[in-house]
Amino acid sequence: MSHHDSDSRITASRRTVIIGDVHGCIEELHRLLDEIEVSENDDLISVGDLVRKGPDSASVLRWAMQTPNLRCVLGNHDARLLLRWLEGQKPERGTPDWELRRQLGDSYNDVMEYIRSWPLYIDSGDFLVVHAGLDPRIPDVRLQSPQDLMTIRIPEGMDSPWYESYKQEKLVIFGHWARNEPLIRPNAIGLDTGCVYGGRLTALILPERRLVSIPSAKAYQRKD
Ligand SMILES: [Mn+2]
Repeated sequence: MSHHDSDSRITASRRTVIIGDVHGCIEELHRLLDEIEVSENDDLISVGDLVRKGPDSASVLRWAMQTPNLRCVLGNHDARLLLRWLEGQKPERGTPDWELRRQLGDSYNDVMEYIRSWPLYIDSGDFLVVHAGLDPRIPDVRLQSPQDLMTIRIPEGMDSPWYESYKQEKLVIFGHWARNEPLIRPNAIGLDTGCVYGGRLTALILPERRLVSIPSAKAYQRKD
């Protein structure tokens, strides 16, 4: 075996690709995955909020279910959709959730069961993926509240974002808080670059910590 062969085996080692908040932006999602040249040899992780706000949540969910190397954590929008289904509430006619249900048709229950299987966080040992963040005063992620994991920005009783006070070494990768540029700190990376608001869809590639972004085709929703 030549040196070249062994080198190429090393470069073919598994990557982890973590994808920011998609919110139904299927076109940008495919462009981003193409740009990264994602394959079945990559581990894909979504920071959650695959659904709502954007143009085609149904296609994003179908893609997710057909992608066996993808894992998702629950975002607040995914959770809201799931909770309504668990409570047996039918979406109001004409609303985006009603339209999503109509588009998914007979597969709706299967898709909801699929979302039900998503965890609130993924702890790889080296890094932690969570939708919004964590309360920096609670060191053990297993003791974090689901509400904080899915929605935290500025912790109650504090006056700055959670990651300003987060001092652990473990890298936390999150979404939820749309900003113009990814947030990059030694121990926290925020990937929500507001694709659905006309910003960009961003992914992080580990272990090299490379960020890749795709500009969104349009602003599908106004940021409020
Ligand atoms: Mn969110």
